[in-house]
Amino acid sequence: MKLYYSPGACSLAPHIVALEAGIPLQLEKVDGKAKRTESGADFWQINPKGYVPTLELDSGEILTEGPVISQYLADQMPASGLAPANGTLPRYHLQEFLGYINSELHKTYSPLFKPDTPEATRTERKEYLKRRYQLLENVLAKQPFLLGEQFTVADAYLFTVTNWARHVELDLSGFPALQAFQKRVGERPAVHAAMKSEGLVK
Ligand SMILES: N[C@@H](CCC(=O)N[C@@H](CS)C(=O)NCC(=O)O)C(=O)O
Repeated sequence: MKLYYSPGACSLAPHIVALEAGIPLQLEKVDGKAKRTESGADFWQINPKGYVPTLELDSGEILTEGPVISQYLADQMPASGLAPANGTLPRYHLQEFLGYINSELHKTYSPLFKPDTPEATRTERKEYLKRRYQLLENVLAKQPFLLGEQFTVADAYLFTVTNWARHVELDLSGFPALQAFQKRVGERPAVHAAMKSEGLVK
């Protein structure tokens, strides 16, 4: 399998999941602006959506959308515990978190990365993020991971997007449980290895 990624982007989440699950993954870096992969391929031809993460299966079939890719990888190694079994209530709770992170956090960060976003929009988006983070802070004040004691794909995703806070100068000092979570997850060997291979840490 091959994961198309950009360093530190949302593709870090499935990258972490693959390493946590022990799934061998070929990596191909994508220049998000030029839409070219590091081997010179036209990325639009690989994924017409033009974004990472994109997973190419060994059959050549393409899978897109981070929450789906992460669940697909987790389901290859059910014993990893990275996703509860399909059809169970905990799996729906996992998808509840994935949907929340995808639509309420991830896509709220996106305009903050654009230099031409007006200051008023930046302020409003940061306030929105803080409101949405409060719910997760309350969860993480009671348990180490979003679903309880077990690290799952939702934690990989939350860790990935929350890492963006310092790049966009979002002050998360009012969220101590979330900050402890970031530290805890960042210290996991698979998480560190994924970040190192993307050149994010030494
Ligand atoms: N709906 C997609 C969005 C993916 C996405 O926003 N990817 C960003 C990086 S975090 C990207 O590749 N942006 C480049 C672009 O849209 O041109 C998902 O959840 O996987």
